[in-house]
Amino acid sequence: MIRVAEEVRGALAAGGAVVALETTLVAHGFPPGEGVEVGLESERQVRAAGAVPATIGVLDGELVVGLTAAELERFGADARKVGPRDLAAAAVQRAVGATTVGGTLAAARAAGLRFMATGGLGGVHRGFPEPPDVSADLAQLARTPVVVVSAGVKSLLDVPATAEVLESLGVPVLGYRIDTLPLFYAAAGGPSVSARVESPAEAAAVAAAHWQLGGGGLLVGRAPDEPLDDVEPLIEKALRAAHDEGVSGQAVTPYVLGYLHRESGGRTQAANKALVAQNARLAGEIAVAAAAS
Ligand code: PSU
Ligand code: MN
Repeated sequence: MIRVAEEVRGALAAGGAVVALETTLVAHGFPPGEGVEVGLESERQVRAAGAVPATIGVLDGELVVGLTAAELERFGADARKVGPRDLAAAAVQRAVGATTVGGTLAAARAAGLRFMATGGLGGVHRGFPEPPDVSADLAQLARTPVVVVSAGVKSLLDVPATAEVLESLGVPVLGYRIDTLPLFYAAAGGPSVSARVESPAEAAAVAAAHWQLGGGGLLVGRAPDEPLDDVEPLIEKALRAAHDEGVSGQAVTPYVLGYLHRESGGRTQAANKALVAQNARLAGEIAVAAAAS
């Protein structure tokens, strides 16, 4: 049921650096067509760091670890959004399954990958417990020994509550050259991280030590190089619109991101695209540092 691309298999067997990349942001995080370019740019950034990219998704009845560019093209807006609970059904039902961070982590564990990159982690939605919407990214991260590099938690969520849940779950939250958890588009103003690291090698060493102790996943927060600090009013408008239109569950995050991309005149989209690439680059550097030690 799992198909690992030959290049990925070879790199893993040789103890080389491999970085898992997700497909939900490709299919649902950007307008049609744009997402594939974001995914391919992430792969280029991983390679520029000296690591092998493994973009993950469900296709033709298999959980594929290392999609080709042609395969990635099939992850359009009609793809099923696949979290950890959805992987098996998506494979059996031969759906095109775009894996979230949580879904990608489950696949990464099955294939033996230890590093991944995304834009922003999912988390506790604002207004909890009305509705009680908490991303499956959190529980899956806690039980999967993988480093996830992100621009923190998506700021359309309740970021302080998400940071509390990560602490409860025992997930180390490392700030990459920053003392606070980045806020996706914005860099400053988030909750404190559990430790700050200054280099890819230091992040890799903390992860190795955490795993030696039997620990699971770690989050590395990297602030975007060109943050947007004025998006909050638009986020509030987007969340109100989602509520008024009755959007709920898995549809909320894609709806809100799409709303922001449109209403910001493309500014959030450009920022999102850039930060995904920066995170992929750093994940590659951490994976390379880990392989070298
Ligand atoms: N980062 C982005 N865009 C995205 C996501 C992350 O820049 O669309 C996706 C990830 O796949 C993450 C998901 O797992 O959003 C969270 O969705 P939810 O809140 O429904 O769990
Ligand atoms: Mn949710």
